[in-house]
Amino acid sequence: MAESKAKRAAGAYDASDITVLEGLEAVRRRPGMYIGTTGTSGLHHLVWEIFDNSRDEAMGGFADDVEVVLLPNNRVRVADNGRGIPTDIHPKTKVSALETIMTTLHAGGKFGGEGYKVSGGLHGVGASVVNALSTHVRAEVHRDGGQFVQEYKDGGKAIAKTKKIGSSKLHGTIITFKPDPTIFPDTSFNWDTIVSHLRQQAYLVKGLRISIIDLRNTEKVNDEDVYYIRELKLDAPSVTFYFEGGLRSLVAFQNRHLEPIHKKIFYVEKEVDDVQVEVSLQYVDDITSRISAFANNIYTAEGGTHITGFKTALTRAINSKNSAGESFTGDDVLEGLTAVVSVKLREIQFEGQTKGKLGSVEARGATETVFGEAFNMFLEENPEEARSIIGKITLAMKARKAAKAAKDSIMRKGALDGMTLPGKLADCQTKDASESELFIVEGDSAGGTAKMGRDRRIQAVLPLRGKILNIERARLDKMLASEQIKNLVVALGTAIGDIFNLEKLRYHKIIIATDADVDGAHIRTLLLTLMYRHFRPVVDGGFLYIAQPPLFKVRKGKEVAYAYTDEERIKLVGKDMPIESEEVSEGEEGAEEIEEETTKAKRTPKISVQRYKGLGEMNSEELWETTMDPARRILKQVTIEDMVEADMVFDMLMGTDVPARKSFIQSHAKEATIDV
Ligand code: 0RA
Repeated sequence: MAESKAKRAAGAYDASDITVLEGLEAVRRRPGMYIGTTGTSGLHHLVWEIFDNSRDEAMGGFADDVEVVLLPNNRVRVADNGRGIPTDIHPKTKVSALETIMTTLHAGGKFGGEGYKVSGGLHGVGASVVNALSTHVRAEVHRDGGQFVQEYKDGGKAIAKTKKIGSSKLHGTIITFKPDPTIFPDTSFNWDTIVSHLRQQAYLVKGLRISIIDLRNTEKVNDEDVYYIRELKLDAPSVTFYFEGGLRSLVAFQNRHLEPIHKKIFYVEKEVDDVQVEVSLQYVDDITSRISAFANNIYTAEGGTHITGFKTALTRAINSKNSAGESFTGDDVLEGLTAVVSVKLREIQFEGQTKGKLGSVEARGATETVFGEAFNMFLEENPEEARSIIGKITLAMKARKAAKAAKDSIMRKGALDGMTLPGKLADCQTKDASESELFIVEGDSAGGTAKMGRDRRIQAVLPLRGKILNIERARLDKMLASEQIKNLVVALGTAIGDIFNLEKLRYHKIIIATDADVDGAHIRTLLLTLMYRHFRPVVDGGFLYIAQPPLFKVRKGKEVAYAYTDEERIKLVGKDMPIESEEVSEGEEGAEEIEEETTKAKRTPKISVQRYKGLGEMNSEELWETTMDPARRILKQVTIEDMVEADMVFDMLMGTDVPARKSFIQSHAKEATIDV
């Protein structure tokens, strides 16, 4: 198992060459090269880098308990019970191995021999990078009976030599760091981001306990007094993940609100040709397929060789059990499939637009062999499961044929052909898609306001009424029968299904503008699901956006300001200012202005705060100023960052588990967007 772990991805440079030469200054000069960005994603990369080292100790069988703590002042602390970073003095450099690891790029492999291999990552360049980008780092090591400490400041400068400060019966490493605010514009960590990333990691390393504690609002934390912070027994938010079943637990988790069509979850873990392959799957009673793939514990959003091998073996295995004459297609066997594929390789190659695709060719054959053999055996040994699976896929095949026939007939009747733009659509004047924008708004009233407020040269408006169809469970033929969806598809211009053509997209910005309430959140999610399932290239191409209308209008005398969050409102007027439910009437407003001008009194101007519940509450001018004007509005581009998470949200919202869906919508209704 230890050998099968891969070295880090080579990335833009060769890891072994540069080792001791490059200083941390290079990292500070070009942080993007090492962590991608200095935005939120890069900031969180620091946590992943430190965590990955501990996780790799766990994967080598040397640790099973990692604790990640968010401390006050944006500090983070990661503790593990691994072997501890070696602290002996290196004969050449005359400094401790610990110091070398913390202050030299790519020092990892040089010190641990076989044991210290780091998983491949786009930016997986280790603790020294975190050190370079922090104002303060403290490394504490327990090993060989001792407790050792070294601290660094200002981007990795050692404050003193590695010191033994006591004896210890424990073994492991504790790294505490504080990101440098001159590098990261925002150094505040996001609890949900950290929790969901580490949850995923816990699934990928079975038997590893990962706890996360949020002490950011705790006053007194003596984080140097204990090994694990949990020993302080502080009253603070925390979660612990531990999955004995690994990927099998992940499949069970993803299917928890769905209806499995066979009880036993398939699972295999085996190494061939230096590639370690782990696959788990279970079919459920619906039509979408949710396959997630990882390479060296990194989520590969765009799939790659491992997925190709998996699909080939799956189609072949199922067809070999298929007695029903006609063979199933690759798409048939994917319907209703929840699967997780995870491979680990020594040398790893990523490709694709966002480097989210595994390119290593050996992963294909290894996955095909390991999964194919095991899945054949599974079908052989579990005839009941095999029967259910084949039955379900036979249905999928029949449904595919029926849907095709229905679609062909719809096409012939010209449902999408002919391109009669829907009457509801207020189109823009320009025919140049690259400058055209489509606002999808909720209801005719908001639609009317948006039509009046827009720049009609480049902005089109399509009002959607009521709840659009629940597409998770609906087939293409049924969907096209819905007037709402038909309007949208015709407006987009791309058609749908087999004849989808991105080049025909009529607007390069498709902007979902729904209300900031529960219904709005629901409609937005329905639209996102539709786009996600049937217009993926539109999402991948970066053409889909979510409008961010303000939540409040604040008047201070004659001045008007808009607040897009509660925090902004409080910043503008303070916490205690009451929120008016009714709009101040035009008459009152006018009267007040005159009064102020004539008296010229120095008294504080009248302040009022109005809450916008929907776009319909704004007049056309307000809507233009705050939400539509390209110069002033805020748009959130929809990206597919975390498919596993996104899939969960969709399943939660669209699946059959109504109570879960309801409570999810209610608890998330206030969020500006649902991240997909
Ligand atoms: C180098 C060599 C060895 C372990 C480690 C580094 C190590 C690094 C980190 C970072 C966080 N936790 C860690 N745990 C271990 C192996 C030393 C040996 O052979 O005992």
